[in-house]
Amino acid sequence: MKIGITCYPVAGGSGIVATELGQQLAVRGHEVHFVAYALPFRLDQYQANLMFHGVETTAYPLFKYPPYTLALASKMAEVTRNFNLDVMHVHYAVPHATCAYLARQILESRGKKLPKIITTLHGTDITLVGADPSYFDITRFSINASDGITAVSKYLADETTEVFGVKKEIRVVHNFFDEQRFKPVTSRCHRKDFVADGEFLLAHISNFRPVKRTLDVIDIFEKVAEELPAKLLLVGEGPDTILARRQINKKKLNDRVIFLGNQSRVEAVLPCVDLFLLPSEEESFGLAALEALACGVPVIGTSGTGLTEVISDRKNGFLLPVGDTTGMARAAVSLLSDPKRLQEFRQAAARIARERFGAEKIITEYETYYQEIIDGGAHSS
Ligand code: GMT
Repeated sequence: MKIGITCYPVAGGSGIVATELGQQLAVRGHEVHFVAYALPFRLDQYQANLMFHGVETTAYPLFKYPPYTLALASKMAEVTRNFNLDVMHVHYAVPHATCAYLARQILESRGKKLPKIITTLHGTDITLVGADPSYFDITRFSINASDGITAVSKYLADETTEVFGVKKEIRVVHNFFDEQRFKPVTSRCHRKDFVADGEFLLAHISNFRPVKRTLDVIDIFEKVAEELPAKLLLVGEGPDTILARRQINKKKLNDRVIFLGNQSRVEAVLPCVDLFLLPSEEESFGLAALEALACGVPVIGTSGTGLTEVISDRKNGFLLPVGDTTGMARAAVSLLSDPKRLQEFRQAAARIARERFGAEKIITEYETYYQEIIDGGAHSS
């Protein structure tokens, strides 16, 4: 198949999933074309069957906001026409589903072959941004205008049906990880780079937006560190990084916390970690949690979110209510203090991740779905 992929190229779950999907599809022999305003975050090396097309926006004194959406739609139409694409797969509905719709209108007006549009919903495109009154109508229209719609969890699919009243089927295709890269053992990380003998290593990876509740991470860590020798590894950057730093200073935890900033190869550090914290307010799936589990790291996350589809409570992690930092710290201390149970959790983490979310399985689900949509399969509920 010839597949166009559009995503946000910055560090963030939707861009990472789109990039790794494209890479895996290219390995399987499909021709993949990325269309975005910059080279996606993890698209850092040449690969056969994979091309990148950058979108340029031209500045003009009248433009307070350069119309990126229009430039993207034009580029999508151009790439689709030039490479005869079968599918335009857009990740994150706002504004990508709308751009795909416009691109198809352009092609239709010129009597060209029309690609199928598939929109993958990732999270805040539905729960925050898309639901905002200024974007609601156009997001609903563009999702409904797609030939196929997927969501990264049942939680998000249900949320979309409820919030947007979408009548079409929303196919749940969970996120995935590359089994060759995310493993419990690696020669690339050395615990002594982070902790002394006998110390535990806790970690959190995110783009430090308020929805991630980074201050809860620090609160949980502080409570754990009162009971056990431990350090906290923070990976990523975002608007709340400054708040996190301030809180760490205030709590005098500076010598216990390591900031690594953005890392494109988190699989090189995760196997060194004992416990991963993701106490998000809202999480449609939690790709960072899956990547930790795949490396054999148990995860503490929040119940009532999409994390319930990723973490098996009391088998490879714990699910607790949003904001219950005391309960989370208690769960962390009890697990870390019990080496036998910790080892069982580690093994279950890697095993369950492989059984349910390995790339081999999930990429086949995407391929099958593309073919269904290309063949014009019924997708109304
Ligand atoms: O940062 C992004 O690229 C998107 C981001 C979001 O806020 O929508 O992440 C979402 O997509 C990821 C990949 O599918 C999911 O693993 C995250 O759970 C989800 N984030 C939220 O729902 C907050």
